Amino acid sequence: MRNFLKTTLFIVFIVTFLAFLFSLVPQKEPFKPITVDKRDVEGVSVSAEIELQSIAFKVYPEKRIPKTGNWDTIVDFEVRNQKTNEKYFAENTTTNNWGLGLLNLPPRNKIPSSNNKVVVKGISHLSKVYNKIPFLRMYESYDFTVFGDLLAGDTHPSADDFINSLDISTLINKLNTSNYINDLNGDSLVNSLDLSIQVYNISRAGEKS
Ligand SMILES: [Ca+2]
Ligand SMILES: [Ca+2]
Repeated sequence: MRNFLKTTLFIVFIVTFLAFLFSLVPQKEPFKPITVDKRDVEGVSVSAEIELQSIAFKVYPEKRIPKTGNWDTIVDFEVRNQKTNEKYFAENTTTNNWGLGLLNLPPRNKIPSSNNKVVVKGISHLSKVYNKIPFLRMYESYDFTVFGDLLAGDTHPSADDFINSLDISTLINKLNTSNYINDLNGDSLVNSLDLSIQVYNISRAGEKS
């Protein structure tokens, strides 16, 4: 009985001693998976600017004969800052019978996506200004015909965006010819019909003036 007690006390002593030794061993940090704070990722802004590459547009010169499919002309097309009037782009181009023009823009052009206005002036026509035109895609397309036709009559070589007696005398000098600029209605002949369109618009100025 005494031996049993001794043995039991010895075992208890050994277990306690071993437990004490274990407690002295430095414990390892529990394993932690590596996590990425979402805020770190979201804090990085990835920006890719879309560069405008082309603009397709449609404008109708007024009072053409025949009335449809006869809307070709030559236009100065400009993109400017809506407020400062800074010019970002300007090109002269020909529109087709359906009034369509296509402009290919130079690489690395500085046309911003907003705060733009477009100015269109026909070779025989007063200018029109289209405000707040956004450029958000690589290939933009605008139908400006909904804002009305280009008014005809600015035919003097000064192209001063104003219709006056100089324009009238220019057209009269081209009567009975097929001069493209003075053939306002596009029927291939400069005559009294063209003169009447011009007289109707006398003293009018373009919108950019
Ligand atoms: Ca003029
Ligand atoms: Ca004509």
